[in-house]
Amino acid sequence: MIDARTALIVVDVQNDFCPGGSLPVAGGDEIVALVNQLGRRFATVVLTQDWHPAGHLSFASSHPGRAAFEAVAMPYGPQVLWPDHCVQGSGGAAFHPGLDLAMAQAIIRKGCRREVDSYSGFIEADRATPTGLGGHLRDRGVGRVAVVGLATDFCVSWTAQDAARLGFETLVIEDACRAIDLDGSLERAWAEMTALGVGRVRLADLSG
Ligand code: VGL
Ligand code: ZN
Repeated sequence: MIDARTALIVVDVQNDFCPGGSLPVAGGDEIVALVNQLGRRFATVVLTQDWHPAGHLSFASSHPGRAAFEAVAMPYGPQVLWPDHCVQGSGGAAFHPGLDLAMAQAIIRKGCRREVDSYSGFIEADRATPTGLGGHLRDRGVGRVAVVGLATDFCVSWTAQDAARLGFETLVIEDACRAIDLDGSLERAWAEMTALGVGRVRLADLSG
């Protein structure tokens, strides 16, 4: 399964998504050692980094009277409001200190524009603005991607779905991910990923 044309995409393994962070994902830090081991098996490794300016419109604090985890309508569709997180240059936006950054050839930052969120590592929430990740992978001859990281039901799912839509054979390694699970979002995410042909695998299933 892991050959020279397969890339590992490590999604948002950042302090704010780990216990102690501002938008903690339960067990988020538990995947770090697994991701490091996995990274050594791939010729191409890309990290994504959620990277919001202060006052980002995905923050509840930018919408007076609204609370975190409510949804609001944005020009591009419904947007869940989050606690402030992954503010550019902050400690919360930094990668988990245990994550081995040396394995990655590229870091793709996303959600950098105040008005537009980006759960996906490939295309922003306006569904029109590519981050460049697709071209990066294509230029390197990648045909298959394995996606891991945080959170399964948001950034991992959107990244995996876009990878599949862009024509990459796509796997999500579920035990190297952790979920937020907001109102059934995890079950919905797996249904959407499965419908697009994304493979759901476990670390122990991977050969190569
Ligand atoms: C994420 C919510 C907001 C994620 C990022 O990485 O899954 N979730 N921003
Ligand atoms: Zn975010």
